[in-house]
Amino acid sequence: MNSVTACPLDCYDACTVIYDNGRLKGIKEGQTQGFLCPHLNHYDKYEQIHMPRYKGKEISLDEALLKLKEILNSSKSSEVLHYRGHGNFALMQEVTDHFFASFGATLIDGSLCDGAGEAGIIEGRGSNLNMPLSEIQKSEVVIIWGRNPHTTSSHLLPIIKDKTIIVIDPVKTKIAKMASLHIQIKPHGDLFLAMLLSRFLHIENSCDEEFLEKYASEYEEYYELTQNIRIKATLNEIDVTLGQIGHLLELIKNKKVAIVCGVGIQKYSDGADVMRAIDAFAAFLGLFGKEGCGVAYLGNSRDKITSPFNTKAKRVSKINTEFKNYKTVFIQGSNPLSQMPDSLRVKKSIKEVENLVYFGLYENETSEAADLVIPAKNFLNKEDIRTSYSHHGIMFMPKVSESEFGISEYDLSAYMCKEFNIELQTEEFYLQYFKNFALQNEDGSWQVKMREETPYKEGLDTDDGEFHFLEEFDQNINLKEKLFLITPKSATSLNSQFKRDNSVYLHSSHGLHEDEIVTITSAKGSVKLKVKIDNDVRDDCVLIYSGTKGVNNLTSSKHSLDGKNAIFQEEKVEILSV
Ligand SMILES: Nc1nc2c(c(=O)[nH]1)N[C@H]1C(S)=C(S)[C@@H](COP(=O)(O)OP(=O)(O)OC[C@H]3O[C@@H](n4cnc5c(=O)[nH]c(N)nc54)[C@H](O)[C@@H]3O)O[C@H]1N2
Ligand SMILES: Nc1nc2c(c(=O)[nH]1)N[C@H]1C(S)=C(S)[C@@H](COP(=O)(O)OP(=O)(O)OC[C@H]3O[C@@H](n4cnc5c(=O)[nH]c(N)nc54)[C@H](O)[C@@H]3O)O[C@H]1N2
Ligand code: SF4
Ligand SMILES: [Mo]
Repeated sequence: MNSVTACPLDCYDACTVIYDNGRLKGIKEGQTQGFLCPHLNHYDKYEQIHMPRYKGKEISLDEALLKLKEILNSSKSSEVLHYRGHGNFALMQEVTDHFFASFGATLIDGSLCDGAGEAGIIEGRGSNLNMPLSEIQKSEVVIIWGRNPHTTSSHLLPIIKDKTIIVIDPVKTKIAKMASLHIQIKPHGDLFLAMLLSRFLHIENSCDEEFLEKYASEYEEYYELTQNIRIKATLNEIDVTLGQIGHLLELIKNKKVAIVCGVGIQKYSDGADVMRAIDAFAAFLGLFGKEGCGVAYLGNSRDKITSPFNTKAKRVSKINTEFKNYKTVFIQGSNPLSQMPDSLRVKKSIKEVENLVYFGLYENETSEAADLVIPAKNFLNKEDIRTSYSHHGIMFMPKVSESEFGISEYDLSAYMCKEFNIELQTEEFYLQYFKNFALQNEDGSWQVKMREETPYKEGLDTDDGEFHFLEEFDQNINLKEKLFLITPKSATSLNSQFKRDNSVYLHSSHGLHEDEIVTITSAKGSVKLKVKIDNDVRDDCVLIYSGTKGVNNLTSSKHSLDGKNAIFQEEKVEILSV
């Protein structure tokens, strides 16, 4: 049988997928152009957990559900924490929030991902409406800023292949090698670069004055703020030349420009300011509300969609969660022992939890530590529906095959709601609720109703309809001393799912040998890894991919100043030969 569904993964592309007798394929039409990516091409190679277990002993699913009920019965609701990640990005995954919120448990808030950048966007524009792929298609120049599309959003590539490409990234990524201009900036130098670009645009009289007068009238004050930056010293510091700035401004002159940002720019305490300074440059260029122009980031995938579930609950941050404050912790769609910052802290805190429950697909650090393991059904074996953070599509995900293992989020919630007398509608009810937000396109695909192709046509979403510029910024970012940790996404894993990396990537100038074991240390901890020599990485950087075991021993669980986000690249590191 040939059925259409969608990839469930936390990924920009949110691809439509054809399930053809056990094989997964992309559709020829539209954004997928017939290809998927390594994760889905090899989806059936990754062994799922089949049997539930309690304290290391395999049990049946019925026994596991009974155990979960017992555990919850023996805990006060204030002693229960529900920690949910986005291992599966679809909308029905939230049904467990409904059960736990109604039960009186604590839920999480904050972000390990894009929260700082999003906060910066909202401060400037009043909302996070994304420039969708369909608009990027109409642009002439694309500035890829802290995003690695060959790895994390490969379906962007066919869209931008004939455009002028500019890349700003400390790593010489594949897209950087294809670009007309690559600024291999020092990590965390982006705020200064963005402010200097605005300043030079103003000096050259190349700003979109009509836009600024109408929608960003404080621009002269912002220009003054940019004058606090000492040009020569700062350019030296961030390793950018005046020639590169001139070249960039020349390439975008009188062109339709899309600035395509990724999470790489904002893994710092002032990540919100970095994003806001990039947005300010976009405002100076008058990119908002214009066809084929704008800023793309991780948009709000739930924009114009409300939740049918009860999600009102006490919440604690998912960045520095004190697991030990809870008797029972239910972890779903996440591997916090690897993916949260400051792993040594997480390990200590999780160890003290009396009942650690893991509800997921794969074995990992968290399933190993769990008392009760409940296997989930994968996306092929359950009903769901999803949206995207980079396009306006809404994709139906019907069950396309049966499996005898695992349980869906809905079925688990239905069981628990029944046992604890909590009201829950049928699965069809919720699926239909979400489908009511869908509008069919001429080509048969569906998109979320009321989403604008070109957002901000009538001005920004702030109180006064104007863009709000930064009024101050941190001039004392530490760009010297020790080495920068860069921790981006790996091509073979999706964070800690699938094939995880196990090396540290270093420039040859450190004098180390391929496959030599080194210890990388920070103020938080250390990790031993095998060296891979990679001259695409700057000589002041230590690159360890997300999902590599132990990488978060090095990172801090402090929050970004705005946006309640993790700051995976704030800690400096050193290399010790073993
Ligand atoms: N294959 C694969 N795809 C994925 C994922 C995965 O794990 N694997 N994860 C998914 C998820 S959860 C997310 S959030 C997205 C994220 O996807 P992206 O937004 O692409 O994020 P990253 O790979 O973390 O970083 C992107 C780029 O930022 C650069 N960078 C690092 N520091 C800086 C800096 O200070 N300044 C600048 N200008 N650039 C910097 C890195 O070198 C990297 O090339 O990808 C999704 N897609
Ligand atoms: N050093 C470093 N750390 C990082 C990052 C980084 O770039 N560098 N990136 C951060 C970012 S952007 C993110 S988004 C987080 C991601 O961190 P996590 O949310 O922990 O994501 P994953 O590691 O992908 O783990 C997802 C888990 O979901 C489970 N799962 C998959 N599908 C389903 C399903 O259908 N149902 C259920 N119940 N479970 C399922 C799988 O078993 C898997 O273990 O990591 C963050 N951590
Ligand atoms: S590119 Fe992203 S959405 Fe598409 S199949 Fe791969 S992981 Fe899924
Ligand atoms: Mo993410």
